[in-house]
Amino acid sequence: MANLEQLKKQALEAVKQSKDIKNLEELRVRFLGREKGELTKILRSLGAMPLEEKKKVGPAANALRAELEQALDKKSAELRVNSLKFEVGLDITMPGTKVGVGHLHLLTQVEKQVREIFKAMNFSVITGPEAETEKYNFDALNIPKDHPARDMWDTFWLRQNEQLTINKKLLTESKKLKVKSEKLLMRTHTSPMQVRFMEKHKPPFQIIVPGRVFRFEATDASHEINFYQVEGLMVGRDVNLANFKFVMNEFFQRLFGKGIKLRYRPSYFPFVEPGLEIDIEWKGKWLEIMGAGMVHPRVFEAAHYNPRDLQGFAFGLGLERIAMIKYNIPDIRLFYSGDLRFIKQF
Ligand code: YSA
Repeated sequence: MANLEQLKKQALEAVKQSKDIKNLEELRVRFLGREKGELTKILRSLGAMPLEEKKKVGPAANALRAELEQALDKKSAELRVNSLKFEVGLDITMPGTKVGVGHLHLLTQVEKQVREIFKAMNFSVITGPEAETEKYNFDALNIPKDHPARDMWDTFWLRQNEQLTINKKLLTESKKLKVKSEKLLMRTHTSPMQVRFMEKHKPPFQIIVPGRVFRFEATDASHEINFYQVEGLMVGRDVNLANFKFVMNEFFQRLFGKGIKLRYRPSYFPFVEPGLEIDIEWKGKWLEIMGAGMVHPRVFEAAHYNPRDLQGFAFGLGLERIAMIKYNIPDIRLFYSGDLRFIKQF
């Protein structure tokens, strides 16, 4: 027991005085080393001790081992902090600098706002493929081949071999579309989802389809070659233009507030009759925000509905344009510039 007491004093004092990690590790070996550690030797000798002595020395030696291990670990942590401070000039006890956390892109935020408003009006949100067939993008929407209205949507066509090199996500979507048999294009609007949805669902229903669309056209402050649309479709027995106007007024007021000024203007799309567009007053001018109308009977027929039994309205709004008005953004190209000075503002 006397040896043990002496060892304890010696070891704890040595640990306390230790000035560097190397020395500390030497102390660990000296006292606790597996082969020749001074305390290890005492612990090993327990077996040969008379029972009475063993009863006293055993617990005391084990307690000392625990105490010593703890003291070594504590000192080691202290020395590591100090060595970083002095050797690398890094003081890890200083308060850290704040790490910048990313956030949702403004367009994603606006899309969320739009979704929430329509969801509150009982619309369901669905999505569809970005690589689309000619059938759904055009034919089923009453725009047959050689129809002049196809020029309204300058199209990026995919060559068969290009279909294999497009990114993984599109490829998976394309597979679903049986790529081999059909010509694919990058969808020019979200309207193809109208017939895709109607083929699989029975009315009444109301849906929105947010998604990315692509057009082979010149860019300017309000036109991009890829942008986002939110398609809307409400079908039922008596759905009419007054319902459309109500839903739109409600939507725009919830998004922009009561002061918003809308203009409904007659227009033409082959897949609606009548067709119209909505403009919003912005900076003293009218900015076109969406195309819309009452679903054309041919579109119902393409979805195998009987047009005599049903009516519906549909619309496609431009998400960037909504964001531009709401957040006063002068040029649509800023959304895709990747400029952090722009992105961080929202
Ligand atoms: C019409 C009738 C329906 O029953 C359903 C939907 C539609 C809309 C139709 N599919 C369409 O794409 N019409 S559109 O070419 O006029 O585009 C709709 C909206 O997308 C525009 O009002 C505009 O807000 C936006 N948009 C169009 N081209 C754009 C664009 N936004 C940015 N860049 C472009 N190049």
